Amino acid sequence: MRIPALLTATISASLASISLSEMLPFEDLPANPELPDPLIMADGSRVGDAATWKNQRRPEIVRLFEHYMFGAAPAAPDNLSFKVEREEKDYFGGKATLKEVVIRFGPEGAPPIHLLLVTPNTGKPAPVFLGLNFNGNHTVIADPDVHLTSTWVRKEKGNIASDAHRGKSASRWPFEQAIARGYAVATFYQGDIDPDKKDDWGDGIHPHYFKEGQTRPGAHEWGCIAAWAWGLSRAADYLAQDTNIDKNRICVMGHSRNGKTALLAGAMDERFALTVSNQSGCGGAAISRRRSGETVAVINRNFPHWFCDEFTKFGDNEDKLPLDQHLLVSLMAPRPVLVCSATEDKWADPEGEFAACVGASPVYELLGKGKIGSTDYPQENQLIDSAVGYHVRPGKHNVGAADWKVFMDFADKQLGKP
Ligand code: GTR
Repeated sequence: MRIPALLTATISASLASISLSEMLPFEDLPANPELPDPLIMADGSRVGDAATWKNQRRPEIVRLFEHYMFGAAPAAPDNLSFKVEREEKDYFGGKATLKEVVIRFGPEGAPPIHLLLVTPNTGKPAPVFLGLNFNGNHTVIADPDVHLTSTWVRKEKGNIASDAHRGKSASRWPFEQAIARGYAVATFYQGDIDPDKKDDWGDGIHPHYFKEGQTRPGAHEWGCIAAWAWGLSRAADYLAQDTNIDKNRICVMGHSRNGKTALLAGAMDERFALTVSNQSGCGGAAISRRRSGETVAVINRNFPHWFCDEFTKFGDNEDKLPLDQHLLVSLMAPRPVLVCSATEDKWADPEGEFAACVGASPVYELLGKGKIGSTDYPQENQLIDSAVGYHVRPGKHNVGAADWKVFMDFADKQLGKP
């Protein structure tokens, strides 16, 4: 199937008046039903070479996402400290090493990240997949000693983490499968950075960055997704100096809301060598203008805390967005990116996720990485393994061993086998 009209990108004359220094207020944004062209600057000029992309258009797109959608995160902190609290060198029958590392950073009292890291005992630095988990590190592996988070957790009684949920999400984290292929896997609970609830911004990282008297992020300041993505960069700060990790092959991955976050993390932090979004949907890889499955209005109603306040204005006003999600995917270029969907997951709009890959393809081409392998919607289980890659499998909204196989096949192809 082709994804036609939306990809014949044009830009209206008035939209071309947005410049880096002046972002138009919502009221003045023109409605434009077409996808913004990744290679046309806001001032209307065409991007014809890699330097103009890197120095002008890319920063402009980053600014658009910060200003209108996710909100801007603070600068990277310069006061990180790492404490390895546990190290088991004979994990999985001696095949792996498991570490639990506490990462501290930022203003006094800011909550730390508890990173769980499993590396293969191959004697050489391993590429790593880093991703957020939904309910705490104790849920990703059935191990009685893994740190039990003391922060709010959605799925547990009283929102308190308990032994009862140890290993509950283990099917989503096939550590041994990754180890067997030479990959390390690192994860931390998204709630370490900010518990995922509509609240008064009293918990998580945000209040630690408020100015005197501030009680919630400003209209263009970081929501949850931007904060989670910023947290992934703090985990990358640790991984980049762990001698068991190949710092040139740190891959960021995520499922669903964590897939949206992986895309933003990969976009904002070019140390991520590869980005994988699994069924990220609206606010992730799915094109908002398609209004298929979850829409901008619905996501803002249910999860207003994920985005900056400015984004709420675009509910039922998608055509006014001076961006769309193909531009988020394009920010990964020239680094490889893999977008994965599932046929029955219509809420995440598989065709819209594919359309974003096709829409980002001209940037990969400009940067010498070639076009997307196919502009026709692929058959189930047929990996498009070009630098901007796509895969759709049969089935529902979830992530498991079969998905991880695809992630690693793609990483093998794009970054080389471990
Ligand atoms: C849904 C939400 C999606 C997706 C999903 C998930 O409720 O509508 O955007 O994020 O949750 O994260 O599992």
